[in-house]
Amino acid sequence: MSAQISSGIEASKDTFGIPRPDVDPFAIEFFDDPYPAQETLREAGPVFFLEKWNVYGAARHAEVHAILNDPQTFCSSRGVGLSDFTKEKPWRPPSLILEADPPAHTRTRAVLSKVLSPATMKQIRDGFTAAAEAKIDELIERKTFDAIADLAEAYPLSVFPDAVGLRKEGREHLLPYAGVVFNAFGPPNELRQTALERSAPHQAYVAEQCQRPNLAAGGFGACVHAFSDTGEITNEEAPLLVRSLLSAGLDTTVNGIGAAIYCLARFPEEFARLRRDPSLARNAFEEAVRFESPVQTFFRTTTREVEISGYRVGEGEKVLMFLGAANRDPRRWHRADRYDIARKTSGHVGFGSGIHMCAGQLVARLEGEAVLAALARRIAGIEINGPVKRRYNNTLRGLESLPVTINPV
Ligand code: OVV
Repeated sequence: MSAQISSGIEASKDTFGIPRPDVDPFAIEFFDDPYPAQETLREAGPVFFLEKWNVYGAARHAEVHAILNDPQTFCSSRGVGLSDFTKEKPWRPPSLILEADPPAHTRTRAVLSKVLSPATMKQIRDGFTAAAEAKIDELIERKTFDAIADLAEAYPLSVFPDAVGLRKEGREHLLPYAGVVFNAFGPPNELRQTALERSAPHQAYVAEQCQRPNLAAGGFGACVHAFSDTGEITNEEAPLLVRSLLSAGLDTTVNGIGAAIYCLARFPEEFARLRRDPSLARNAFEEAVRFESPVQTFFRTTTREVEISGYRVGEGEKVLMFLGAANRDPRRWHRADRYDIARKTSGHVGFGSGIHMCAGQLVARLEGEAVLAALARRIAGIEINGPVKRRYNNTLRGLESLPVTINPV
């Protein structure tokens, strides 16, 4: 099924008749159990209006995919959160890649694509794999641990900051900083306001670490700065592009790996399949990204009046894309609510789609594959042995705590 996006408005239904589901996708009750509300949103219509935040929304796969792939009409340069940068001052200087449109976006995207390229993955792969195996060996000794703090956070923290080339001191700011970034995409609710109030020390740390002298030779950060020598980016742009790595490169993989472990703990049959065939590790991670959608939502802003599947949307309107709902849309997925490590996951929008699709997806998949392959080869299963606690964020979906016991082979 394909979504209709067109400039012709003659035949379109008026915004007056648009569905107005009473859902707040940034409320704690939604985070605790998003699935019934996401179904309500998908069934409300191809596009709808959320009165609480005065935004349009799309929760079906066809419309989310269509919006992501029409960046001329649905722009990013006015912000990919609720706030419209033409009306409100952004909380930090806009990202040169995430919050940019072509042609400005094209140049910065090309640089980060080269920094995070298949050639770079070849260089880091063995180190990332060895670190995952060492982490799992350490946890097998402990037997009982928190799969979030001790694995989903500890593993990325053991490889990513070093890969960027960060000094050891101050790394405790990285996850709190990312938490602020992803909360700030949301509306001015308590989560966003509290995060921003406490953000100053985290912002100061990140700004300082983005400077060229603070980034070790050979790392992703130094590699970004090297592109200022070729003229592809300016000396002023380089630190802001490094900031994108620090904003988007850690908390996302923490929640992706956390999602995969949570899936494998809840679906032991799938863990057994993974054990029988560890080459499924990469797809098992990808399916966890579809199933849990660690990045739940992003906004776009309309650059013109547009018709979306029969509904007229004016210029300058925010449109909220429900990546998580699209990733479980029964119109697109067979048994959408099943975690199936052998599923054909292509077309999921957990990494987005189109020109802004995750620039770090190869790093994310490398980390996910390394952890799941190590688990598959060294343990028999994962059991949840205590209360599962959710972590609340306006954009990121994941857990605060997942107490587990692992059964050795
Ligand atoms: C995809 C993403 C999330 C958060 C921040 C950024 C990107 C950035 O470019 O700063």
